This record gives sequence, C-alpha cells and structure tokens, in this order.
Amino acid sequence: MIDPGGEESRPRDDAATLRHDLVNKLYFVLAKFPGVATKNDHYLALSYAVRDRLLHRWVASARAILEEKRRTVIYLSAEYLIGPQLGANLLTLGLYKAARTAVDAVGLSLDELIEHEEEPGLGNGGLGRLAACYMDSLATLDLPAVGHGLRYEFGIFDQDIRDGWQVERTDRWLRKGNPWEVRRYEIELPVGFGGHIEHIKDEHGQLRVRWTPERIVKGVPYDVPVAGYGTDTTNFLRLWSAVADEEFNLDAFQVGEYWRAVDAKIRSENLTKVLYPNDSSPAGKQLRLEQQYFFVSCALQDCIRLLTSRAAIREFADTFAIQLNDTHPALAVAELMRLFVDVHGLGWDEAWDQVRRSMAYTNHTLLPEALETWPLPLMARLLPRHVEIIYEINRRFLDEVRTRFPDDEARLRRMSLIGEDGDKTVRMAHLATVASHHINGVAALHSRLLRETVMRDFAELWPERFMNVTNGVTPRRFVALANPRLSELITEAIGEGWIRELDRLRELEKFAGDVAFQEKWRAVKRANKAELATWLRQQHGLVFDPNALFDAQCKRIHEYKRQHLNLLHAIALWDRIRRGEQTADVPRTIVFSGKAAPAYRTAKLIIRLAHGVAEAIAEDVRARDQLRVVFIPDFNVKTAQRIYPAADLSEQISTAGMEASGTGNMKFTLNGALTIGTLDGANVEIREAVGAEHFFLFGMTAEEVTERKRAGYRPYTVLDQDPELKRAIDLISSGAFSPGDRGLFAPLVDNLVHHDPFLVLADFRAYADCQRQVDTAWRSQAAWTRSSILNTARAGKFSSDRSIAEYAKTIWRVTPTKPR
Ligand code: NBG
Repeated sequence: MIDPGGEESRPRDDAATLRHDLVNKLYFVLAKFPGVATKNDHYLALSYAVRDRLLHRWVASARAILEEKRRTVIYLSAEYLIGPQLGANLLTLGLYKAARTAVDAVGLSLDELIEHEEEPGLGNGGLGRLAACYMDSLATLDLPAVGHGLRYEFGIFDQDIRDGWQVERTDRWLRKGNPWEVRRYEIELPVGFGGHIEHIKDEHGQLRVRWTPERIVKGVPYDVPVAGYGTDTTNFLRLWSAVADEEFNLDAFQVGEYWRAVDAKIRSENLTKVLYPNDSSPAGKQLRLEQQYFFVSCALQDCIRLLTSRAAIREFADTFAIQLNDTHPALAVAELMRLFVDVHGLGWDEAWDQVRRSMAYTNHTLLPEALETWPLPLMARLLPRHVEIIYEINRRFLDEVRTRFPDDEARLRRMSLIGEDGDKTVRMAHLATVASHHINGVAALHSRLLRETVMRDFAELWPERFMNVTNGVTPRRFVALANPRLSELITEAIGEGWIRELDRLRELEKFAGDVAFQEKWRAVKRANKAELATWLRQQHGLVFDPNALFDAQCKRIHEYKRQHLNLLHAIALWDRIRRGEQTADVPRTIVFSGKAAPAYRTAKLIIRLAHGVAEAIAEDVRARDQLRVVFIPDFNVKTAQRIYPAADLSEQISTAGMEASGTGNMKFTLNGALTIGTLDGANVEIREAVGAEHFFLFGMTAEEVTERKRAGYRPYTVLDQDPELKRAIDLISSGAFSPGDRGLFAPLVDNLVHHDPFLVLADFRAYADCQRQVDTAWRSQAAWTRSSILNTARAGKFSSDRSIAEYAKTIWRVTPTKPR
C-alpha cells in the first residue's frame, strides 16, 4: 500500500519533476493544454504542484501529533493576513530555483506567475499579519498548531484613489480560484443562534439546560497548509465558511415556501461574506458578533470532536493550549463552558478548571474606543445561553473580588464583566481576562501600561497572570522573500543560518565599518529603490526619485499614527524651499501608503490631504527635484514587500502610549531603514536594540502625554509660538492643497487647532528638528550606511520565532514535535 506521508511517495523536488508536474496539473486538474492555457492556468498548475509537496509533509506532521499526543496550540483569530502564497511556499520548501528552471522551460516567467497571485486579504493590518507571522514561526519551530479563523469571501477592500480620495472596491480574491485551500467535506458543524433556553431535570435528576436555537448555520472548514522553514513540520489554518443548514429549512420547503427557504440559505451564507474593514476599533454590528461566535464555536467543537475520538473530555486542557488573539474570539470562554456543561455533562467547577487551564489572551490595544463591548440585549437575543453563562462566571468572579477587597463597590463596578454605565454591555476584555491563565501585551511599554491603566484592577488581583511578549515578524517573508538582494549579501557574509536564527544577524556588525561591504549594502538599497521606481511608474504612473532619501510611512491611516504630523512637516519643508531657506543637498521622497476605514472620515481626509500636498509640490518646479510626496495606493502584503526593502527612513511617529507595538517598524528595521520615532510600542525596544545613536528619537513620552492632557492642553497656544507650524496650517486653510475649495480641510484643521487629541501640534517642533538631524546624518553616506547595517544586524530580537518561543515556553507549555 502506498503511504501518503512516506518517503516513497514524496514528490521529488528537482526542476524536471516539477516541470512534469506542472504540465500534469495543467492537463488533469485544469483540463487545459499549452496554447489555450492562460497565465492564471499556469499559476494554478504550478501552485497545485507545490501544494502536493506541502500536503506530503502535512500528512507526516499530522501523524506525528496523533502518535505523540503532544499539546497542540489552537490559535483563535478573526483575521489572518497571510499574503500571497506561491513565492513564500517556494522559499519555504526550498523550491525556488527548481521552479524557476521549470517555468522557464515552458516559456513563462516565474516572477510573473508569482506576481499574478491575488493575496487573500483576510485581515485589516498589524493584528492579522501578526497571526500569519506566528503561524509561520509555529511551524518553523516544530510546534503543533492549528489556526482557526474565518474564510471571508470578500477580504479587506481594495483601495483605489480617485481625485485624491480613497474609493473602496470589493476584494474578490476567490474569483480565479484558490489553489492553497483544501475543503473538508466530511466536517460540518452546527452553530445555533437565538431561540430559547429551558432548565430541565434529566433522567438522573440532574439540572440541565437545553438551548433550542431559532436558527442553525453550518460551519465547513477550508484548510490552508502552513509549512515550516528548514523543517518538515507543516501545520494548517482552518478557515470556517458558513453554509445553510438545509434540514432546518425543510419545513419551509414542505409547505411550498421555496423562497423562504432560499432566503434563509442566503442569510446563513452571508455570515462569512465579508471582513469588517475596521482597524483598532470595534465594528459593533450584529453580523460581526455572529461571525465571532460562529468561528469560535466551530473551532471548539472541532477540538472536542478530535479529542473525544481518542481520549476523555477531561483531557481537554492537557491537549490544547488556546490563544485568544485580542477579544474577537473571547466568546470562546462562554462557548467552551456551554459545551462542557450542557453538552458533555461536566460540573461547573470541573468545566471552569478546564477552561482556565487552556485559555490565554493577548491584548492588542489600549485605545479606550477600541476595547470591545457588546450591547447586552443584542447578545441576549442572539446567544441567550451564553449570556446566562457569562452572568454565572461574573457572579462567582465578583465574589472572589469581594473577598479580596471587601467594601469596595467602585472596584466591583469597574471589574464586572457587565458594564452598567449607561446601557448594559458585555465587556469582552474582562471576559477574556477572568478565564485566562496568562494575559499578555505585545511590547514592553504596552504591557506595562496595560497593567497600570486599563487592566489595573485585574493586575492587582492576579499579578502573576500578566506578562509581556513583544511582537515579532517572520524573516522568511519580510527579508528572505521580499529582499532577495539583501538576503544574498547577508548570506554571502555570514552564511544562511540567520533565516532560522535571526540573532545571527549580529555577525554583520563586524562589516558595519567595512568600506567595500558598505558599498555593496548601498548598491542593494539603490537597486531596490530603482525597482520600486519602475514599478510605481508602470503600475501607477507615479514619479519616484531613486536618488532621494526615501522616507516611508506605511500603515493604516489613523489619527493616533499621525500621518498628518508627517504631512505638516512635508508642508513646512515645501514652505522652506519656497522661501529659499532649504539647502538643496538632501532631496527627499516622502511616501505614504495605507488604507482608511471606510467610515473614518478624518482618516479619509488625511489621504485627500496627502494627495493635495503631493500635487502642489509636483507642480512647483522649484521644489519638485528636492521634495516629493507620493501616495502608493492599496497597501497590502504584496505592496509592503516592495516598499520595506527600498526604504531609507521609517516613520514610527504615533503619540506615545497609543501604538501597542507596531510590526511594520520591525520590518523596516530588518531591511536596513533607520527609524524616526517616538518612545511608543516596540520602538522603545528597537531603539534599545540598535543603539540610541542609530535611531532618531523625538517627542513626548507616554507619561508626558498624560501629564500634558491632565494639565489642560490648548493646541492653538502652540501655534502662536511656532511661526513655521502656523504657516503650514495656514497653507492648508488657504486652499493651497485644495484649489477652489478652502473649506475642504476645515474639519481637519479645526480639530487640530482646537482639540488635537493626539498632540500633533505639541510634538511638531521636536519632530521637525529631529528631521533636520536626519538630513545631517544623510549627508554622510558612510555613517548612514554603517547605521543601516547595524540596524539590521541588531534587530534579530524582532523575529516572530523569538516571540513564539516565548509563548511556547511560558504561556502554552508546548514542546516541539518533529515528523519522522
Ligand atoms: C494592533 C496594534 C499594533 C500591533 C498589532 C499587533 C489592533 C487591535 N492592534 O500596534 O495597533 O502591532 O495590533 O499586535 O489591531
């Protein structure tokens, strides 16, 4: 018998076999032959050939987990921004060279096939991309893991720019087929909504609860393999899609109400139609709550299904380490209690013990408006049994608080799982916290602020549960794949071990002052910039000067990230040129890229302003050779991979205390950009790692921000003291960037001058002065290059392998399992 995971069935990885397989897939999977096959057909055929190799490893990994009964990580995340798969999988499987030869041999270009892939935009930004980096590292570290999430039919919208405005287009990523997923037809899990509950006595006289949902939707899984780099371990993402429960609507069919039945079907399938395009702010809509419940219910039922096929339900916590990626999956707490108590007959205490030993929660934001809460009546209508369970958890929890802190009513109100200021709400962060054995923030500063501010009461009650795990990014995608020129140079200097052990980049330090190495380093940057320039011209008709200092701010558009601070600086630079103040020796191109939430008006206005400024400068013949502003549309993983390798300066300028960690900051640093930034999020640790003299620091600290606000911040007083800033603001109001419409930016300007919640004006002077230091540093290219090399060399800590190793050791207590 053929063993699918065995050595004899392992597909060979040489170019000739790969070519044979490619053609084979073209014929027998796609029913095409050369001559009629399109680029998409070839892309699919090659992807299927690569997938065979992934699946072969996967079988072996799955078997190893089954045989060794190791604890498995269950990562629950509403978002996974995995990026395009073909290139990444070729790199991981070590197939890149062979694939190039194979594709050349059929007269096509591998780069074109890779470029052809439309990425699955199943996330908004940092949080979703982090989940994808973590899946990569879990596999690379041989840790058994399944990432559960949602298979949105439409991911994050595509961003078009029309007349300087963001226009959203539906992301139809599935339209040309998705070769990376395997649908599991044999698994269909029911998920209920609404209805009523009854308290009944069962045949043994035990009190039981019976929930009769009003509506049932079925969850079907699509698995996406995730291979480790330099190892055979292959885990998977299990993305759930909703389908109608036809039996449920049989009565409608039977009475001839065909339309009603079909209507219900459409309604069910709408559940996983679209990703809510909000970043760092809650979506607050019923459908979103349904999505959250739907996927955690599927994930947990799936875990229990697997567990009980070979062990007892009481082994749950020893078998699974569940990680809640933010509060989006926090309903897992109540759902797991329901499954244990109502379905599997465990007693409350025993069930709670299992929950508490399996769950951990990562917090990703301190922004008060982003801490998820759900209106209690909505949740009660949709999930009546869960609300009852949450009340019971809360009752027991508040008893515990009362014992520890007697006569402290205010504390009880603050800590309750139910918010009672105004309309009643369920506080998802509290629900996640009470059930978790560990709660972590995502950078040292953020974890400290978490303990001192939003989670203070909880940290007082359970100090031992709070920890930090600083975020990381995968060096496979963001250096090895995105920046092949740099990777080659690094490997030439220190060997290829850095791709799995990023700390080894430190060996580059000894080349930092080496003139010949510096020249090679600069040549890489120059080539990457030239490549970006060509792409921008061809794809978007944008002018990008590869000789200028490339200054990049690429991330979601948000007031706390302060793209408008950067724009005010750009305007001030322009103003200096117009006034004849700026010496022309440091030409700069300031690049913005990022999406705004469709309903976030201020963020969209900031995009419009970026285009207004870009245009005004481009039209000014005196200025445009010294200064350019460029907005690159549709920032996503694919675009990001083009930008990081080319950047000289990374803008990480959020108001201190607001950016939980940032991960783009790490990607820029690893690719040799120097950072201009505040002491916020992981910037603090990046600066520590690379050395203060290789980092441009400016601005208020988190403590100073709090103090300034407390003392009563009046932004207009700042304007009076800073004529340059005042002129920049006045230029906006004068219509310089909105010809014919002076009122266009009035909301933005008024907000800055009168409220300025993110202290843009207060930090402007420090920022503008710091940018002068950047110019000075740039003038000495040897010193700049040395700093650039040292930034890369010392950024090994920011590998997601390091983060995952920390989670594995201190939070999950899982150990590596290697397939044989
Ligand atoms: C984001 C933070 C980032 C952080 C990522 C990943 C949310 C809620 N939070 O600073 O804003 O890097 O999470 O941890 O999206």
